[in-house]
Amino acid sequence: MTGHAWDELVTSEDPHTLLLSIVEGAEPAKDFGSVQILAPVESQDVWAAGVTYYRSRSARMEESKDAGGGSFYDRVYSAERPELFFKSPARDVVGPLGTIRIRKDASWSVPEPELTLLINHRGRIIGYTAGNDMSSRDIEGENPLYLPQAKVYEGSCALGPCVLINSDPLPTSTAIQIKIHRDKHVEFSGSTTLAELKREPAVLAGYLFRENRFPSGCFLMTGTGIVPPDSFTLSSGDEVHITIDAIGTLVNRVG
Ligand code: DO4
Ligand code: MG
Repeated sequence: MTGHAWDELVTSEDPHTLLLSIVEGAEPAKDFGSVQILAPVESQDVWAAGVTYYRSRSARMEESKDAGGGSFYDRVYSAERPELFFKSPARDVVGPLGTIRIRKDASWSVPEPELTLLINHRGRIIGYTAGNDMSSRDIEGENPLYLPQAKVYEGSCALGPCVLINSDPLPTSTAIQIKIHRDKHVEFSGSTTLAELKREPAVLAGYLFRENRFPSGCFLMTGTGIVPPDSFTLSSGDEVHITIDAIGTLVNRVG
């Protein structure tokens, strides 16, 4: 968006028309080969919803049962109020082909592929992207109060490869897929669809905006419906591919 700020797009009354006016008459790009695509963020912090899929509820109950945390996940899954947590300041969001990280003091780390909402300053969903809510499951499982440490650290949040500007809800048939490549083979793959998402994206956005202000808008990850088996942990050098229909594939390497 040469000459235009990303914040301007997010806070504009009609982002779709603004984008059309920017590309109209512009020289089409001939080669993206040498261009680094940045994360689709300027001032937008990233928040996340949790335990919005049955698979996430079950995995969390299992990982935290020894610590007595199991019932919290069951209760939040069926409660009216969703779990929402702060995920990443704008400055730490990793973009396409950027390097994500696992914590050095964690022994069990997983990616979480999540449909991510772009919400404008008025609380209206204006677009969608793919997100990775990297998580340290051993830290989270030891005590639910360790959640911020399991979730918020440098290199724990990736977004991209683009934002689909669209205010309409995505079809429930929309597929979310993940492939984790290791040493030239696929170590784990999984998929789900938005039909498994228990809460409406607009309801999640509504809770986030109840008592918060986001003058430049924000992102909200909508939770994971794909959890690798307990024997799986990410390794340095793994490549995480997250694909969401109509958005594309976010690829990141684990540093
Ligand atoms: O409550 C822990 C985090 C849940 C989460 O990140 C998810 O379900 O995606
Ligand atoms: Mg998550």
